[in-house]
Amino acid sequence: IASTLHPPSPAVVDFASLRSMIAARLQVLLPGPDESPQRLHGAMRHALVGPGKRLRPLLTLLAARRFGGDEAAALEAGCAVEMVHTASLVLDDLPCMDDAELRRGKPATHRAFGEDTAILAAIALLNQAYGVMAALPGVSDTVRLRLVTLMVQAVGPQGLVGGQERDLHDRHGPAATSDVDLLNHQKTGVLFVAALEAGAVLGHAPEEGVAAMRRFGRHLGLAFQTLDDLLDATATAQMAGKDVRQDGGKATLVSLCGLEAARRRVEEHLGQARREVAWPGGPACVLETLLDEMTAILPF
Ligand code: GRG
Repeated sequence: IASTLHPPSPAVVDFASLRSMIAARLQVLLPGPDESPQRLHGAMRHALVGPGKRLRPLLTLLAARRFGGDEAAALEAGCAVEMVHTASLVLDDLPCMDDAELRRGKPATHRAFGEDTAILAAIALLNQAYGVMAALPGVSDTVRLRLVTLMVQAVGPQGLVGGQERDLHDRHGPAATSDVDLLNHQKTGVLFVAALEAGAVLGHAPEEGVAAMRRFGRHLGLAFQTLDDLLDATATAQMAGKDVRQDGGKATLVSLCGLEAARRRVEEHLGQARREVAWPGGPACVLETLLDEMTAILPF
C-alpha cells in the first residue's frame, strides 16, 4: 500500500502546533474542572482531553486553509466535530455496545466514572458541540445554520447513530460489499465528510470545491475503516491461528473478499482521495500533507 503513495507534498503544515492549538481550544470550550457538577465535567474532560489523533479538527482546519478561509471559526467548528466524535466513542465503549476497557490509553469513561455518568457526559459533549457550532464567531447566520444542519445529518439515522445500529444488529446475516461500505461510511466517513465540509464552507469554497471535499472525506473514511478491519482481522487471526475470513461472524470487506482484495480497496480509496484533494488541479495542497501525515501515523 505504501508504494501507491506519492512522495511527501512540498506544502508545509506544522501538525504538532495544530494539534496543540486544538488541544488548548478544547480545554477552553469545556466547563472548568471546578465548575459544578464536578463529576460530570470530570467525565467530559476525561473523555475529551488526551492523546486522540484529532483527525477531524485537522480536516476542518486544513479544508478551510486549502480554500483560504478564516481559521478561528474553523478551529471552533473542528473542536465541535471532535466533541461529537468523542461522545460517540464514550457511547461505543459502554458494556451494552463494544464493552471496551480502555480508550486513548486510559480507562474508558464508564470504567472511570460509571455507566450513568458516562452516558450523561456523552450527551453533554454532544450538546456542547451543537452549542459551539451555533455560536461560531464571525460567520453569518446562514453559514451557522448550514453547519449545524450538516452535523444533524452526520449524527442522525443516516450517520453515526444509524451506522452503529447497523453494526450492532444487522451484521450477522448475509451481506454484500455495498452493505459493508454503507456501514463503514456511516460509522466513520460521515464525520470526516462533516469536518471537511464545515472547513470548506468556512473557507468560502465554491460548491464544486465543497462537493470535492465531501468525496475526499468519503474515500478517506472508507480507506480508514477498511484498514481498521484489515488490522483487526490479521491481529485476531494471528492470536487464534485461524483463517482471516472468520471475523466473529460479522461481515467485513476482509470476510467477504479476503485480505488481498481488501488491501486493494484501501489503495483505490486512497488514490481517489488524493485525486479529490487535487481539485481543481494546481499545486500540492495542504490536505495532501494530511494524507501524508495519516500514512505516517496509521499503517496504510
Ligand atoms: C450520539 C454521537 C452519537 C453517537 C451514537 C455510539 C455511536 C452512535 C457511534 C459510534 C460509532 C463509532 C465508534 C465509529 C468508529 C469511529 C472511529 C473510526 C474511531 C476511531 O477514530 P480515531 O482513530 O480515534 O480517529 P482517536 O482516538 O484518535 O480520535
